[in-house]
Amino acid sequence: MDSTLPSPNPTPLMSAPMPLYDSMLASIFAPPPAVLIATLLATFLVPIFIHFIVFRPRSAIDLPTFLLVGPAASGKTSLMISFESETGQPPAETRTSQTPLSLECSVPASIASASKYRSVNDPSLKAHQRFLLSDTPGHGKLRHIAHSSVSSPAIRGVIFVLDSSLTDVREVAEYLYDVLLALQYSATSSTTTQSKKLLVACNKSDVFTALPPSKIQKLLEDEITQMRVSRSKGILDVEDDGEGNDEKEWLGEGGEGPFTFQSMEEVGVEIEFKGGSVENGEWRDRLSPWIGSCF
Ligand SMILES: Nc1nc2c(ncn2[C@@H]2O[C@H](COP(=O)(O)OP(=O)(O)OP(=O)(O)O)[C@@H](O)[C@H]2O)c(=O)[nH]1
Ligand SMILES: [Mg+2]
Repeated sequence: MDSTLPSPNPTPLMSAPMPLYDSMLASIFAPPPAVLIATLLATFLVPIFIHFIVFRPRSAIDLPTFLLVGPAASGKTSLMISFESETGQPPAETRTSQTPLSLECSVPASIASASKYRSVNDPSLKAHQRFLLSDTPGHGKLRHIAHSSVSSPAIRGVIFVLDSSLTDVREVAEYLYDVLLALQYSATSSTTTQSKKLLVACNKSDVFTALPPSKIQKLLEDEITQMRVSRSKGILDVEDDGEGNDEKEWLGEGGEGPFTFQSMEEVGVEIEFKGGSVENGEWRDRLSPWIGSCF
C-alpha cells in the first residue's frame, strides 16, 4: 500500500536538474564571447593546420644534390644556369663566384635508373626527378667551400668542370687529386657499399684549342701518376712514423704502377668523362643520363 502513496515532497526531486539543463541550453545557444571566438578560430584554423602538415611541399633541403667543382673560369656557373633554363642556352654573362649557389633542376623521371623496373604505362614516368645543382667558387682561396661539401652524404654526385683547352694541366690535376682523395676517403669509410660518382665535364669544346675528352683523360692520368709518387714521398719524409699514415694520401689501391681513373672503381669511386659546351647548349642532354643513373 505504501507504494501507492505520493511522495511527501516530490517538487525538489523533479526541479533539481532543471537549472543545470537550462544553463547548458543557455550556454549552447548563447555562448560567452570568448568561447564563441575560440570555437570559430578552431573551426577555421585546425583544417588549415592539418592541410599544411599533410600536404607540406618537400623542402629543397631534402632534394638530392649534385655538386659542381673545378678550377676558376671553367664554366661551372654558366653550366648550372644553362641546365636550369628551359632552352638550355648559356647566360648572357657570369661573374667570378665568391659564394656557393644552388638551383633546383629536374630530369625526366623516365631516365632515372630506378625507373627501369616500372611498367611503361606507369604515369609516374611522366613526372620529373627534382634535384639541386650546387655551384662552388673555383678560386684557390675559396676552394675550402667545395672541399667541405665533396664528401658530405647529402651529395649524390660530383661534377668536376674543366676547360678543355687544358692550358695548365698541373693546376687542374691538383684540384682533381684532392677531390678524388676526399671521395676515396668517404667511400672507404662509409658503411654502405654504394660507390661515389664523379663526372669530369670537359667544357668549352666549342673553342678551337679544345682537346677531346680521351686526350684530357690521358694527360690527367699521367700528371696524377707523377703527383701520387711525389706526394707520397713528401709524406714519408715528413712523418715517417712507420704506421703507414701515407695510405690516407695514396690515390687508388696500393701499387706503384701508373694511375688510371678506371682503377678508382676498386676503392668505390666511379668516374666518367664527357665533353660538351655551355655555349652550344649541349650539357643538359649530355648530363641528364648520368644524373639519372645516380638516382
Ligand atoms: N667559349 C665558351 N665559353 C664558355 C663556356 N662556358 C663558359 N664560358 C665562359 O667562361 C667564362 C667563365 O664562366 P663561369 O661560368 O663564370 O666560370 P666558373 O667556373 O663559374 O668560374 P668561377 O666562378 O671563377 O669559379 C664566362 O665568360 C663564360 O661565358 C663554353 O662552353 N664555351
Ligand atoms: Mg662561378
